[in-house]
Amino acid sequence: MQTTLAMSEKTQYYLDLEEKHGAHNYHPLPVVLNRGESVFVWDVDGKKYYDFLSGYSAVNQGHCHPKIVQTFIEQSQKLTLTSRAFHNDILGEYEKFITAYFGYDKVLPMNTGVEAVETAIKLCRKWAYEVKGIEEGKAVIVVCEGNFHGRTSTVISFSSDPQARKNFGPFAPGFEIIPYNDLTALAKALAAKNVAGFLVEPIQGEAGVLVPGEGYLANAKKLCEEANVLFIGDEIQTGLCRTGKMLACDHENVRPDILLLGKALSGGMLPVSAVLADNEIMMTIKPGEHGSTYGGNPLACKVAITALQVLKSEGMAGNAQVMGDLLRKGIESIQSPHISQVRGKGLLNAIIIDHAGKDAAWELCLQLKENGLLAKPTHGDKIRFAPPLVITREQVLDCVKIIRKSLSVLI
Ligand code: IF1
Repeated sequence: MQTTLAMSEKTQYYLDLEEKHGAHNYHPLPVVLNRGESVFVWDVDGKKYYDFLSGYSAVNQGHCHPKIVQTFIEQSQKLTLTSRAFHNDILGEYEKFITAYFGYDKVLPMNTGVEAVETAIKLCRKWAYEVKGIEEGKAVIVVCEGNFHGRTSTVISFSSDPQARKNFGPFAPGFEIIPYNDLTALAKALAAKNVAGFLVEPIQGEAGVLVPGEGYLANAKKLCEEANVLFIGDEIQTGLCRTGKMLACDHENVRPDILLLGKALSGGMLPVSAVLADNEIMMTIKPGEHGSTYGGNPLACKVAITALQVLKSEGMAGNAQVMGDLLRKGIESIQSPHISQVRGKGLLNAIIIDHAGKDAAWELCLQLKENGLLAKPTHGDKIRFAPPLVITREQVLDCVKIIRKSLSVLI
């Protein structure tokens, strides 16, 4: 099973630049892109691909969505950053818009997803000491095995992935790891003293699109309520219509006490994240206790409003639901002996590769690339299939054909 692929001189030129001048903190597929539109991206040789990663769900609205681009252009020529030392005429409008959109009292605007997670940790602890009455410095936040919440030193402190932690210690205390999708383990953990919060992904993305059992989220939320523990929903990857509902928690009518958003909140234009909560939690943070230079900047806020508007106006949740079902059925109909499982919800999906070859998933991704579809393995044997939510029925069926054809590389 050898895929020896010719590489254009142009592609090699860009790969060499990154090899020489950039940190080697990623191992990307050998493709160099220079254009994106809707579900498509093009490489420097003009070859067109379906994007089945969507910037890890940051491009739910499709690449360079015209309405979001238009907002970006207009605001970028007016006012992009004031810092929070001064007010501006965009932030308040955005705060009113997004809190009404998701039904929370307040929002704390940040930039990257992990900053939203870090903000939630600070908010949860502050609430624990000043509202719940836990002894200062003793708060514990429960997290799940297989979690991915970002890559800062605090957040990797509670990762269960050795690769995320090796030689990055010492680690932050105050976290307990329990098995995912295990309500007995959660109930036991919540019975302990000093538990302030439960931080959870409604579907574990990086772990390979692990969908918990029916009722897990609803029962977890109920256990948190009974224990007076905050349910912190990390919807940075699963939110914003990706799983067929506006939020993955909506599948079980769960309302997180703290809701985390990021990625597609800007439609892939720039880093925008948000932490939403009601006053009892949000008002524990006082002026000067938290923030960031770009958090809530006018450009990000304007772009986020449009990014949220098009999710609804273009019915992206409904499309994700229907196209996700079509995609999973299509892949299952291939009946490949090398696909042991197809799983996901909406357009957040993954296949599990069953093949003796060590790099079978990688080889398949190389072949998919040759055939015009870009996807990347996660944790070795899983390949995430997550196209933009604007994908059409014809495009899904075309992609199933490409997947079927590419599987032949796994003889
Ligand atoms: C990379 C993974 C996905 C996230 C959830 C918080 C964050 C993420 C549920 C932090 C970010 C990104 C990070 C990116 C690849 C991608 C990823 F493979 F790393 F795990 F999507 F599954 N919560 N996920 O998924 O958001 O700070 O990155 O904005 O680091 O390679 P961020």
